[in-house]
Amino acid sequence: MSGYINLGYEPSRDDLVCEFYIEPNKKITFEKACEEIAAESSIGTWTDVATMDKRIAERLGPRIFQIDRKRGIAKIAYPGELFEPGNMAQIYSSVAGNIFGMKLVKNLRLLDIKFPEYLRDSFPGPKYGMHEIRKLMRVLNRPLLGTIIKPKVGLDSLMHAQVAYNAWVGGCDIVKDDENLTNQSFNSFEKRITETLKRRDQAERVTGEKKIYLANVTAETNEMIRRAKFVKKHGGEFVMVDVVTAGFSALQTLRNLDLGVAIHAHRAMHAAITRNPKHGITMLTLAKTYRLIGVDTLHIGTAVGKMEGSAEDVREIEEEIEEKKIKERKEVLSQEWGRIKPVLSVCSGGLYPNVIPSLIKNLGTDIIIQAGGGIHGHPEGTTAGATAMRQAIFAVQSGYPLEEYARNHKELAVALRTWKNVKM
Ligand code: CAP
Ligand code: MG
Repeated sequence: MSGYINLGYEPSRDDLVCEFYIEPNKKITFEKACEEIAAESSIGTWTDVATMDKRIAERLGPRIFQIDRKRGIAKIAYPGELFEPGNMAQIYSSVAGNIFGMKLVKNLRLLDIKFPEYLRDSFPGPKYGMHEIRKLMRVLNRPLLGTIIKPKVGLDSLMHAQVAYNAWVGGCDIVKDDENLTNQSFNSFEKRITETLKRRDQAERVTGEKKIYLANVTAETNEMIRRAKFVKKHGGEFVMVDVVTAGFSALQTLRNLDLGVAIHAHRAMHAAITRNPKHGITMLTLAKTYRLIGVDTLHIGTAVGKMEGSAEDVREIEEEIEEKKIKERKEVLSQEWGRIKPVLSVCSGGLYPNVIPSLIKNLGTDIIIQAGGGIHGHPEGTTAGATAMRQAIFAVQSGYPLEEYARNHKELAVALRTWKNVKM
């Protein structure tokens, strides 16, 4: 298929634009690879077909309007009519579907999608978003502190609730279930929710602080809805969804039901798609997608913890989900977010007090900092671990070096000593 290269073309306001990194297979020119990718992701196939007519090609044909052979970058504008408003699965089946499996490409990575206004506004975006979450928490000028109950799975519902209480009274604002804790024989969903919410209320009374529980409702869609309603009915304000394994459509169903619960997006399995720098889909593209569908908080990485992702990449994602308008640069397309609310960034994965200064230096304070091992691994236990994290955050925001602040804050001193030689 050919005839899609149109280097003078200026994308219209209704075009959806994709930026790809393309590495053709042997004997395939870069232009040929671009043409075949443009065809297969829109109206074409491997050969011309007698059933195609000029009007379809004009109305729905893609336009490859930028090519940079040296960097392996191409930008393709797709007429908006190719896509169904409000249907994220269909958008990805088009521009992130068959093309990844085509023999003529050795590698292919979808770097960014620029959503046109009418498609953007066919999605609800976050119900609450960053600013309302902060108001709900009554915490406006410091990072929110969260923990993930550890061990990941294995505690029974009562023990889970107890550990949550210990974390809340130690200084955590937020406690979440781990991504693989749902409704197992050793920890039933209903019992865990009711017991943990009871301990949340107790922790609020004891500390005078607002406390949040992120209950993992990930399941088959109807069951996930039932669980989210259960959380709401028992006084929960937030649910957690493993958004990649649950899928775009299940997440859309949950969001569009508008149950009156905020949605925390865990991204387990994202790295199967996002990690390879030459093939797959960037986390930036996925993050934009989850902002559109409408999560309130989203894991974006830490740059300093145990998961891959450079400081620059993580900062780009943070900016993309928090700003109103994104300017085009390097491999990031411009994007107007209009009425779509900002999402609060979640930094998690191998965090502990010693790394808080570099985390905040890289990503600022408009984040949720989550630590599992970095709290429950404290030699003096969960409560001390949470206190040590709060002390580290306070020290950084007040401009004290951690070692100095630790002189008269023993929980922090013990944490710094315990993890001083950790390398990630
Ligand atoms: C962190 C965590 C989170 C990861 C997710 C875990 O625990 O609970 O799921 O952070 O990674 O299971 O590893 P630790 P990301 O604090 O003990 O590492 O946020 O990059 O998606
Ligand atoms: Mg986890």
